[in-house]
Amino acid sequence: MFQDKLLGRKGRTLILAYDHGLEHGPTDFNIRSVDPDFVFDLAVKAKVNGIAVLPGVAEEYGKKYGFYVPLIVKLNGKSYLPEGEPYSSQFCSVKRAISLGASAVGYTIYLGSQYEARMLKEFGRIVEEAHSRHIPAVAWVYPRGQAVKDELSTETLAYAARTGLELGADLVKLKYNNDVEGFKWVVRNAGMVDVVVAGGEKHQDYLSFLRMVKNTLEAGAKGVAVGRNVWQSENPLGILEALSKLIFHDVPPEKAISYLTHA
Ligand code: FBP
Repeated sequence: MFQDKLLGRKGRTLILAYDHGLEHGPTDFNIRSVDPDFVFDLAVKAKVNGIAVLPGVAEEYGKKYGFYVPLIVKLNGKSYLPEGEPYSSQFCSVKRAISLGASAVGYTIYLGSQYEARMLKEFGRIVEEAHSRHIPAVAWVYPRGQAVKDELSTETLAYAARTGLELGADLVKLKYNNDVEGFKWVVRNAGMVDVVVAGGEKHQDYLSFLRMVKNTLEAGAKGVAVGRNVWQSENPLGILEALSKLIFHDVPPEKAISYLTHA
């Protein structure tokens, strides 16, 4: 397993996600976060364990920042515009990602979609190639589509976690369902594969976000791969600092939040 390249102290991780320009479109961005320089600068200053971007952004900004922050190049994606069953198509190879400076590659699987088989096949090939080149493959496993009755039930998320293990992912990225006990079962299903959680929409207040992250750690997750709750924030460096204290030093959310005031 190659996930060590993306882990920090205590085997935990703080990853910044910035693939939203395609996944959600510019609606997610504000005047600062629309600029990749701004987000890369945050990643470097906060010394995150990785930044997840699509190949175009890696191509334009990787040379400037790739030396300072590990690049996780996402190999597939989709916009939010098409209706119907989700399929995230691969538009970048492992080889190209490495030539762009990738320390790891990422891929989204919509488990349960009508197009699941294509995504499982593509990811299988990606794992094979990434491992032959000694880099980790990160799976975003998001159960989605008509066949999926409840994307966030513990059983569904456990299935997503298990899929990461069965396919050879090094890290599996999941949504969190605000159920600490249930999520322990989810994490167990991933076996030796480390689980990281997405941040989701921006929380109303910092403390509720930090508490959510704390709960995921308690359930056994190794950290977060988070986007909007950082770069949509008024104080993105402060929230990264607070996350870092929480994740790597087990500082409780109520204390970690103080880092927001002097960052
Ligand atoms: P957030 O922390 O902003 O939720 O980002 C995590 C993430 O997985 C991104 O990498 C991705 O662009 C987005 O969520 C996709 O979310 P969804 O498919 O639910 O719209």
